[in-house]
Amino acid sequence: MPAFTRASKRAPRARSLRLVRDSGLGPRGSGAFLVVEGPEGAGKSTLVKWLVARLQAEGQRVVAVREPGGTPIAEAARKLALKSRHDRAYGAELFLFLAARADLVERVIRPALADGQIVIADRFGLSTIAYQVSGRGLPRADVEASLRVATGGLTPDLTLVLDVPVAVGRERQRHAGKVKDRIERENDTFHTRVREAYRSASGPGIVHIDASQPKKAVQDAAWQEVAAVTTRTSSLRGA
Ligand code: T5A
Repeated sequence: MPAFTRASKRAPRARSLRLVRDSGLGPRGSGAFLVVEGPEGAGKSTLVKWLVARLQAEGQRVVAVREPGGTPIAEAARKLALKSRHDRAYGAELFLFLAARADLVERVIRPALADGQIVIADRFGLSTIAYQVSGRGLPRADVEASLRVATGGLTPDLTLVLDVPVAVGRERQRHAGKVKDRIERENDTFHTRVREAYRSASGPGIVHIDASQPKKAVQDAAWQEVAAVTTRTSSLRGA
């Protein structure tokens, strides 16, 4: 029997095993998965750094990731999505972000959760809904279906959505000296659609925080939510 026939006979079985493992329906480990979301310059990275330090000070094991990025494949996709000067179809942009996410979920996030660690992500699936669906206008149901393929159905225990007006976020980025990437260069109409998508997000574990407040007030509001989730997951694993 030619080699390609043997391979093609085995392939469907391997694929279905993979779907079962990544379906998100089975046990995913005893860690907690926290996500910080929001429009440009809302203070996500600043809050993630603070949360990591605070959780570590409490003796927790924490892994922080930033999307897109975090694995060699995801960093390569990030470069293409945000830095490449070539025009691209919006669908191509979508799949660059999803390729990055799929690799990050499988190689970093799921193993850390399985090991009982707390994972904090700077952006996750809600970014794709806000930017690629509301910003770019791609069809929501299709994007949600491809998102499930990328994440295997993994959903955060808590998503903190930071809200700031577009002008405030831009001013913060300018003040921080950030060089604009291709999405940040989009006009205010685009970024207003993104902000509104975040503001209207709802569902299990989604909490909105007014991020135009001083950093300390944002941190206090975030900590109240994070402590509730991590206390619950710690007690579940008997820590
Ligand atoms: N994207 C991403 C998609 O289109 N689809 C997707 O699926 C995904 C995952 C990523 C880009 O990719 C797009 C969205 C983005 O355009 P990025 O370079 O990773 O881009 O940058 P951002 O995630 O946008 O992060 P930014 O650095 O622009 O903003 P942050 O992290 O929200 O803000 P931060 O923490 O860097 O703070 C900015 C400045 O504000 C100050 C900080 O000190 C800093 O100087 N600050 C505050 N100042 C006053 N009061 C507060 N409360 C403050 N909090 C922070």
